[in-house]
Amino acid sequence: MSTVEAKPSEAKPADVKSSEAKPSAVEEFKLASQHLRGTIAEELADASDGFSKEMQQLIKTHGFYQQENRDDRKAAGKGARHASFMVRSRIPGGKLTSEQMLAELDVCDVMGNSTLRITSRQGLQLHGIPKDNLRDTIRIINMIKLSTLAACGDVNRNVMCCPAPHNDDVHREMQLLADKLAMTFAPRTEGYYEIWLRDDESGKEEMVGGPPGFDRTAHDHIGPAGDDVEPIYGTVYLPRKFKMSIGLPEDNCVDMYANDLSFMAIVEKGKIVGYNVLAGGGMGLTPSAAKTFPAVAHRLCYVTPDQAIGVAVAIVKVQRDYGNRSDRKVARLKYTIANMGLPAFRAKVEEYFGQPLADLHPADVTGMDDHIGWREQGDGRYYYGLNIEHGRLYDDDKIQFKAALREICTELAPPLRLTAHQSILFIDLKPEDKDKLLGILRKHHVPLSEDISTVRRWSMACVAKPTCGLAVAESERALPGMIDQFEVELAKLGLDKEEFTLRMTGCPNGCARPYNCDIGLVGKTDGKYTIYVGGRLVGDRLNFKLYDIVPTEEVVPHLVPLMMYFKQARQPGETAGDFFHRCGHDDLLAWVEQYQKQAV
Ligand code: SRM
Ligand code: SF4
Repeated sequence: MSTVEAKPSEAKPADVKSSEAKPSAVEEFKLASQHLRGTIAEELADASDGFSKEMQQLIKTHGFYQQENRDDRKAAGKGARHASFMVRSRIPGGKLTSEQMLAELDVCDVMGNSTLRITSRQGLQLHGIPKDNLRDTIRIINMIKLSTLAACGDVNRNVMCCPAPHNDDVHREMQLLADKLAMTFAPRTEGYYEIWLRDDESGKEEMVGGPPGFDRTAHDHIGPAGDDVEPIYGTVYLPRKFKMSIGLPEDNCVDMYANDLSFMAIVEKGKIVGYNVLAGGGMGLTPSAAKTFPAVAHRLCYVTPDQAIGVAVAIVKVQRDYGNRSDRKVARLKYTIANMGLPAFRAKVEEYFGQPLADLHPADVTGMDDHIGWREQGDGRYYYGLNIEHGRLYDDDKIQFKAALREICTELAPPLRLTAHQSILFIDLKPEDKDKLLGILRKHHVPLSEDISTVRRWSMACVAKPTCGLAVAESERALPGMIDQFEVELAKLGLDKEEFTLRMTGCPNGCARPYNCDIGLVGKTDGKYTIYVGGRLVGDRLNFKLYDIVPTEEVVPHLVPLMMYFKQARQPGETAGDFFHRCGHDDLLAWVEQYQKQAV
């Protein structure tokens, strides 16, 4: 019986330490925290602008990170530090209302640095929130029925789901599964509610956010786990972050192969009959630690719709019990699977689930839709996918994204969906709303999706500097300029309509998923990048490293000869990533060398 399929990946056996090894410091903070309470409440009330080292780890599960603006620190001189916070909203499937968007826009202006950012996992991030504004910020987010709980930390993060508002059972059912997964894996600890939402005087909390219908007291889905408060997670939660997504073979817009756990819907006669389960995808890499690697997920098994939650619970519990708790570098599910071996992992999941798992359906990813531009929903209404370059919403002299969104959300009040490509869909629009929407966007000089070049549309950049403490190079502030140059070169080559994914990150952690796209640019050091090629739009294959330590101004000049070669030698219908993959590292370098000799 063929049970599992290994996807091509660079995966090497991980150097996972035995479960007897000393737990990492973060494990100790979690254990001592009494279900994520720690001393957060006390430290919130003290006079300092930040939290202790221990609490900086714990606050992540509450949905925020302590940061500092690195530009401000540089300007103020060595030693000058001032903490501020990034606060992330968890939004399953990226579904939100116009009212919720208006409130997030208000919060970014009143509490933060006046920008709001759509993330690569269909979430929203506020930056520059001072400690004094944290409680109000989190309360407002809950008041509008969103939540920050589990947006970060060693738990299941935002569940991604294809956001297309197609009026069919398939999309509706996928979005319901996203909500169910989000509810099932939301932490049950009262700590979050006590610290952020409980009214000090009345002791009541009336503003609990989360997916529709979320009841944090509901524990019905669970088997034995040995912890009354957190029946799935236990007292120390997961060894590391955990990520889930739901997509379709013909539309992998959520990058299923880059998640710890994904459900690929199998559709027959317009209904979901089951899901192929993918496990162990992840992007993060530490160049100095050879034991770390990016991986596309393994194809694990097939489940019927009523088995999906139970199998997800079993997989998360196997990761809880077998994931590495002494070395956080190799604690993600991809390392647990590499360490156990895929058949043993599957057997353990079957044991936890209590039943054998069925063989995979042969379906695999074949396409990817970014849902950008005008589309019909199938109910007489339309949606418009607006490409937001690297997801940042701001107002300046040239473009007023926030003003446009405010006007759209007030005048037309459409429901919204965020995409896994840092963009936004305005949905349920009537035919007569179409011109109004475009008029508002034009009035505020927002680039329309149809006016954006193909290369920009399929690009993504992570946050990086100035707020990300892990950034070694620029990303969202560097990629737009590179694309300006690349657009000119692609037009000269007649490749301006070519669809390929170009993604940049400011460090090797991979927040814009740069290791499974056609061309990945990964920050190596200040102003220098590693160039990866050979992944593809559908995201089921890792790319490979072609050049290292390339200065910012040399990145496009390195890409142009590769695109020339692609134009000359591609096979009919071949994509850029498939071409680079077919040629391979040595052939690409040999061609470029030859080309450069001829050009001299
Ligand atoms: Fe990420 C850490 C931003 C999606 C892999 N990520 C961070 C932090 C919190 C930096 C930190 O730990 O101090 C970044 C905050 C920057 C800032 O100033 O806002 C950060 N990650 C982001 C976002 C905002 C990028 C974006 O431009 O959209 C995304 C938020 C998604 C959300 O709404 O939840 C974001 N991060 C991702 C993804 C993509 C995905 O999940 O599909 C990945 C790769 C997939 C994966 O998890 O393997 C990703 N982020 C990481 C890692 C590496 C994890 C690893 O296993 O090695 C880190 C570092 C870490 O965890 O130690 C990280
Ligand atoms: Fe920060 Fe690195 Fe993630 Fe970019 S990839 S947001 S630089 S952690």
